[in-house]
Amino acid sequence: MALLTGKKACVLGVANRWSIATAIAKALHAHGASLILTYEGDRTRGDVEKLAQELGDAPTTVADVASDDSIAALGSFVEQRFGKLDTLVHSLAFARREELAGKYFATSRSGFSLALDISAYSLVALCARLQPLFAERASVMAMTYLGSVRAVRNYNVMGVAKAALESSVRYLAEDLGELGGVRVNAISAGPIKTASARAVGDFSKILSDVAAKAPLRRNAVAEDVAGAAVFLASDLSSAVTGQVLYVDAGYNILGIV
Ligand code: 0WD
Repeated sequence: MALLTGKKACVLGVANRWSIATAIAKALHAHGASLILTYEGDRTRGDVEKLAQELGDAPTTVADVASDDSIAALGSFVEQRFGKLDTLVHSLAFARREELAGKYFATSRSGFSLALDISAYSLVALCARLQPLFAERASVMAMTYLGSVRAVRNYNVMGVAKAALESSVRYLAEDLGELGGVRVNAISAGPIKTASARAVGDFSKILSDVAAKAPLRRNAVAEDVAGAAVFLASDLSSAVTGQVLYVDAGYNILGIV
C-alpha cells in the first residue's frame, strides 16, 4: 500500500548502502514519496548519486550541517525543486573516534562542542531554515539511541548529544505544531552495523548482547527503522509528535535479565 503518494521528502545522512538513511530513502520511495537526497561532501557524493538514480532520479545536493551557509543553500535547493516539503529525515551524527571509547570524563571541550553541534544543533538549524517550506502536517524525524537515557559504555559524548537531540525534538514539536500541524519525532534505533556504529568502542559486544537479551531475541535492522520512518512520514501518525519511538526489538524495556 502506498502511504506517501504525492509527499515530498528530503533525506540527510546517506553515506553508503549500509546507512540507516539509505533504508529509509528506499522505503519512502517505495511508498510513493518523491525524494531529495543530500551528501555531506565529496567522500559520500558518489554513493548518494548512485542511490538517487535508483530512486526515481532523485535530485541530490551537498549539505554539510556544520555550515550555516550550506544549510541555507539546502533551503534554496528544496524551495526550487519542491516548493513545499512534507518530510525531513535527519539521520546523521558525528563524534571524534577517540571520544567514543574510555572514560566519558576525558571528553575534550572541543570534542563535546563538535559532537553536540553536528549531532543535535543541526536539527535545530535545519528546522529554522526549512520551516517556511514545511507543508501542512509535515513530519520531521531524527535518529537517536538508548545511550541518551542510559549509560552505555563507550557511547559517551554521543549519548549526551542524543539527549540534547531528543530534548530538541520536544521543543521543536512544541514550536512547529502550531504552524500547520508540523510533527517532530525521534526514532531510537537499536544497534545496527554501519560505518558510524563501528566507531563506537566494542560495538560488536553491544550487538551480541542485544541479540541475546532483547524480547525479540534479535537486533533491529535498518529496514525495521525504515518501516517506522514510513509510519512517521505518513498521515497514519497524524497525532504523534514530540515522541521517541523505540525500534530496538524491545531492548529498552529490560531490567536485569
Ligand atoms: O547503531 C546504529 N547504527 C545507530 C545509529 C543506532 C541508533 C541511532 N543511530 C543514528 C546515528 O547516531 C545517526 O544519527 O542513526 C543516524 C544514522 O547513522 P548510521 O546510518 O548508523 O551511520 P552512517 O551510515 O555512518 O551515516 C551517518 C552519516 C555520516 O557518515 P560518515 O560515516 O561518513 O561519518 O552522517 C553524516 C555522514 O554522511 N554526517 C554529516 N552529514 C552532513 N553534515 C555530517 C555533517 N557535518 N557529519 C556526519
